[in-house]
Amino acid sequence: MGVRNGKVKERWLADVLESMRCLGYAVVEGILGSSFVETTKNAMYEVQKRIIADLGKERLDRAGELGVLRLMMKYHPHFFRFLEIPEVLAIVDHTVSAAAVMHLQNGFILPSCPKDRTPDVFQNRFHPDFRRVLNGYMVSVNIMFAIDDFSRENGGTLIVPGTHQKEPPADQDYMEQKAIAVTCPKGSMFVFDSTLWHAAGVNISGKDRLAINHQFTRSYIKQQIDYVRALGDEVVLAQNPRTQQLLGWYTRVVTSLNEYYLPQEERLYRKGQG
Ligand SMILES: O=C(O)CCC(=O)C(=O)O
Repeated sequence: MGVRNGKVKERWLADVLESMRCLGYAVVEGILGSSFVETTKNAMYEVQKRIIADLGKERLDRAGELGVLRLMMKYHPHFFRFLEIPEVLAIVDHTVSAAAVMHLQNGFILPSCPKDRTPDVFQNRFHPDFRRVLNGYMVSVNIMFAIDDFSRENGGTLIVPGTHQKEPPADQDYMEQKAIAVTCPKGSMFVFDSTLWHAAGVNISGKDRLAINHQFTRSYIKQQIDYVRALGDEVVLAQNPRTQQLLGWYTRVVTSLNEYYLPQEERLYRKGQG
């Protein structure tokens, strides 16, 4: 299932938005070119090494995650490029508005495990990435990129169509019966309403399965990581204004009266960020 790039160009966005409204998700193939995918793959493995060197393997293992890479931008500038992809920005603008911020950007190097030996962790239990259902008002959207082909065998994300924006949520048995695996070629973009129930699939392919997930929210929702403080002003200011916006530059919280009473154009929280 998916909205393919071969369609009349102007229709792709309308198709994605409608598919997300009705089913909770959409897949668009052919967004990343092969050299971009290759660069991403190499950069993810490099970042993984650097994070392990920084934090230690034991501490990461204790967190009970399967190959999740957080704050990749701190370790490799390539990951800023995802915030410049026109299709990403179009989805953000038409769902959570041009004032949105990036809640998270996480890499997944989902390891292959022997059959029936995959550890049971949060990632592979059904969950939504945003739990609050606010009368159908969308405050959060996810955009995931397949950096490897997604298949059932390599743990393509499991989704339960139609479980978005539901209160109370569907019951566990229903989800287990109705879940389908997202299957798509590498370079595809998998977009979903963050209230959609999903889980990482089980990877028994013998190889890692790579992906990058983004979550964007309305600007008044707290980010998972304060990207501005984590990356530092100099790094954020070296990005283009839209990337700065997405990193949270225009929605910083003041820490003193001096900052509060700055002239309008220098304020840390720009007007119209709602
Ligand atoms: O790896 C995936 O396909 C999904 C992972 C996931 O749902 C999560 O980390 O929240």
